[in-house]
Amino acid sequence: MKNKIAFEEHFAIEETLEQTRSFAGDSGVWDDFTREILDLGNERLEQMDKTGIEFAILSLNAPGVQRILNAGEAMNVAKKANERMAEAVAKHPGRYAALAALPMHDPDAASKELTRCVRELGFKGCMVNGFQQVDSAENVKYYDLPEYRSFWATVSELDVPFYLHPRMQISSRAPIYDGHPWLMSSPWGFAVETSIHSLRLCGSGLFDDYPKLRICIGHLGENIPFGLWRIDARMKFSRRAYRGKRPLGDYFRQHFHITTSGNFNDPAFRCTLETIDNDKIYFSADYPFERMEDAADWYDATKVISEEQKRKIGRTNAIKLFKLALK
Ligand code: GRE
Ligand code: ZN
Repeated sequence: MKNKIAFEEHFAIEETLEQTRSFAGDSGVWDDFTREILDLGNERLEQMDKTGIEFAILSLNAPGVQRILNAGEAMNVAKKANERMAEAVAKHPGRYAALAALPMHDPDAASKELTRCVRELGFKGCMVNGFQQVDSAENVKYYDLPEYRSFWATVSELDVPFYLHPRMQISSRAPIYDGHPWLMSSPWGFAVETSIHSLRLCGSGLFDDYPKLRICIGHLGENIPFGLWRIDARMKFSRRAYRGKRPLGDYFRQHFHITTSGNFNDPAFRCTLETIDNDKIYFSADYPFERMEDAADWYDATKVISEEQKRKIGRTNAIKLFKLALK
């Protein structure tokens, strides 16, 4: 399919590059990976051309500012990343838009930076890489906490999507992974971390307070579509401090938007398609952690959806979600 839009497409700045080394694949490819993730110019655009991706909404690599303990330093790094994206968008307005990087230490500072990015720089929303570490490595903040309600008020008022991206759990909170670092990472632990954070948002009453919020998650839903029926089935028996007014599945289906990033697989795609309104499903690649070719070859060939659905999921749904000036 030509003219696809993708929006879990990462870049790094010098300050965040090293965070990604252990995920870059076998050591021999680090140099190639470094070049790819730093580049917002010709090489990336050529790969997009080759794979039928017309438009990419950029975001900073994970964990990015979420693992910077100091609020001031995190804000500086976020601003630098946001300026870098703004420059790339100014240079290639027909190819790129941007999702803001946000320091989440202080909800008011996060609101202010998001507002600046959306109102002054024309950003389409934000991407936050899971929990924020604040001041000390052990002090982690999830965004269902009451102190973040003022931030969500801003997201709601700006009416932009919030993309919740994976990061790895910190080892002191994850003894269950002892001796199996592979398990804690992108093969499985990323989805555990991001699915739990997503479910916390659903179970916190957040969406009763802010019914306009739109949350994006990747990887065909971080395994939630597969488990969603059982969550609601079990919670009929015991709600155990669940704070939503409605069943969790209602919030998930209403507020969550799901991309194909890094999960190029028909059975999982079918499950997501059967669980979520197809207007809330979107193509994405997850470059450079994944190859654009792998994403596009699978998507272009899959027989799981009709050609008409392919157009929507590959393009027009994203135009609506982000109010893009594309046809
Ligand atoms: C990502 O950002 O999506 C990512 C990583 C590391 C490994 C795999 C992956 O940051 O998809
Ligand atoms: Zn990603």
